[in-house]
Amino acid sequence: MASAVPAMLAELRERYVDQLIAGDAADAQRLIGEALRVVPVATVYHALLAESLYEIGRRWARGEVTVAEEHLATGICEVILPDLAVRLPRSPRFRRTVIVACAPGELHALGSRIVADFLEAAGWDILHLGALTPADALAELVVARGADVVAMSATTSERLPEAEQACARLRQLPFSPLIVAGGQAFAGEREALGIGADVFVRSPEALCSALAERFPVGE
Ligand code: B12
Repeated sequence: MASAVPAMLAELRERYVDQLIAGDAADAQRLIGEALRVVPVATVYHALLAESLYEIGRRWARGEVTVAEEHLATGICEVILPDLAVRLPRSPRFRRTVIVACAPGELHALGSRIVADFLEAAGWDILHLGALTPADALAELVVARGADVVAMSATTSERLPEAEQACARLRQLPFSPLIVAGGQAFAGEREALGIGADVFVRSPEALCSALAERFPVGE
């Protein structure tokens, strides 16, 4: 039975990619519902939704998918994300704040939305700023809301110099937040620490674990 799951997921992913490119939002939502009946919600996020967008990116790079089709696909995934978020296992709130932001100049925002949704379910208060977050605005919000953590997302390596400037701006604050970097722009920890982040993790789950260690409940 367990060995049937990868094959089933591959088949669902193929259909989902086709639906995203065709712009079939209702069919795509039905397919996600089908997947949720057989695999955990985290698998739907990673093995279905994210992997399908990676596949669309590869096809776009090969000239098999147009920019308009890529936009259609992103739009449908944006609609589906709230349906997934409400299904994440939830922990009680503990009144600590994470700001989730894309690096300045970074337009890829779906990954940061997913990170925000996982953290919210894990009990964090979330301020999700999304794409193109200017460094000064980010720093101002950290101070105004007393944020404990900034989770910064970068997808393309072109954005790393701006991400570095944003980290430097946060370091000038009297109480610098913990800065966690993640996203496809970082090949590994070296790049992330190199731009001035304190911590690098790849996945939303790893981020929740890393923060749970650093901010134990009740302290
Ligand atoms: C949709 C899309 C767009 C949309 C984005 C819309 C939106 N609202 O987000 C638009 C059309 C704007 C776009 C623009 C561009 N794009 Co684009 N895009 C994509 C595509 C197809 C999907 C992105 C996505 O949502 N992925 C799914 C999410 C869920 O995955 P994720 O971001 O990796 O996030 C996961 C993890 O990385 C992690 N994570 C992410 N952030 C963080 C942060 C922390 C703290 C942590 C812990 C974890 C974490 O958690 C997430 C969930 O697991 C990708 C393909 C790809 N490989 O992703 C190309 C892709 C990223 N784009 C690419 C390019 C080239 C561009 C453009 C430069 C094109 C152009 N010439 O204009 C511009 C750049 C714009 C800019 N300034 O940023 C290339 C990048 C190549 C490279 N390595 O540099 C890709 C890889 C396509 C390709 N195969 O060539 N794009």
